[in-house]
Amino acid sequence: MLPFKKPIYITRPNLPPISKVYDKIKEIWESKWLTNMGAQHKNLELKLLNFLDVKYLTLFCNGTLALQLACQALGLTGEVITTPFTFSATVNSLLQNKLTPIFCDINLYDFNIKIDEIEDLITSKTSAIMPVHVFGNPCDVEKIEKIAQENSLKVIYDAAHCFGVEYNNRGIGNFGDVSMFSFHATKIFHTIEGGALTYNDPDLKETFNLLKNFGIKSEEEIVLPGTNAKMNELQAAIGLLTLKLVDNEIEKRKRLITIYREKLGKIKCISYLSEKKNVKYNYQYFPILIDDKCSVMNRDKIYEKLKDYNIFSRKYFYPLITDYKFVRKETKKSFPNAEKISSQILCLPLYGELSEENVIKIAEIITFLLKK
Ligand code: T4K
Repeated sequence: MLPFKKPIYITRPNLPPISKVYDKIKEIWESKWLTNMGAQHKNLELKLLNFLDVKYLTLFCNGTLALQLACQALGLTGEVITTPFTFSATVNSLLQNKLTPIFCDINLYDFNIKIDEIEDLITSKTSAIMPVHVFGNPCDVEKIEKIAQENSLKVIYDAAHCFGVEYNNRGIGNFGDVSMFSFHATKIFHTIEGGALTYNDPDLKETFNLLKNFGIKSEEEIVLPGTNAKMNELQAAIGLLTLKLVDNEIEKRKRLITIYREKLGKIKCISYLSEKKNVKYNYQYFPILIDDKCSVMNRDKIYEKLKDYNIFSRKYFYPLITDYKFVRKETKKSFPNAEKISSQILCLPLYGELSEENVIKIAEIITFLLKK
């Protein structure tokens, strides 16, 4: 089989027509209002409240700073229970706040935090749980809420992968005290870089606005030591344009995943996340598991070999966060499920612009490699 002529990456940004971007830039130039919560910013906040079906929403310049400021706003202290199977931003947001991450293993069936083990990890120092809806697959939000209520803990969801995901017909951003969405260029909805927090407590609105804007309350009043985490007008304008493309992007990705599943479904070594019935998915990623026991070609070999065909898959999330030196392991605990998933996971190329023919070819190459 011949390699692809051009590289096939795990994703490509969902881009509006350049003519529409020019129009937006012209509008912004004419207004001479470039940042500090201008018209584009206000408009995007309103549009997203509606699209995500949430009560309150605040925009930020990226998801990581949003998460970091959420911890600050909720006044978290001591220990926070989280997952080792995530992007470093989850844990970095805790460490930046001088909080101690306490790691909890994950489920084999959805790669999310293992609820049954959370309670064993709660101590007098625990102030919150920070679960991640990994790959846009919702955690068991009801059980997490129950544990949090019984133990007076806050819940901040890392919903970076979850734009447009619904659980029981409700936007996923309605659960917990706060949820963070990432609007990075690699996400189905993006503002190039960007993010948002969603929440139900109206009092948080002012705190988030202060935290992201130096703590400025008025021209002569700074009320807390905030930072600069504002989304600028160009970012917001790109968001307004990209938002119009999201539904179509989700539909296309769903179709491509159906093809991947049809083509790879018969291979014994490969398994997938199964879909939950009460969830509307966004198909942000297409992760597969490659069982290293049924072929000489394990995940790492497939990942390397795919590069020879100009296919650039990604091992999200390998290594585990707990394997990085800078992450302090509070206990010598091991995470057997997370270790297993992390050693077998491979996220395959998935984006609306990817053609069905190319998905078929990628699946055929993987099939060929696994039969070696
Ligand atoms: N929590 C979780 C669970 C997250 O996954 C993330 C971010 C965050 C929090 C933090 O949210 P942000 O602060 O980012 O808003 C990428 C993204 O940069 C990152 O946002 C994302 N998660 C993570 C899972 O993936 P990298 O280092 O893998 O990205 P990179 O630059 O290797 O890009 C991947 C591929 O995408 C490239 O091979 C090609 C394509 N690409 C990328 C960019 C940036 C393009 O075609 N064009 C582009 O402009 O982290």
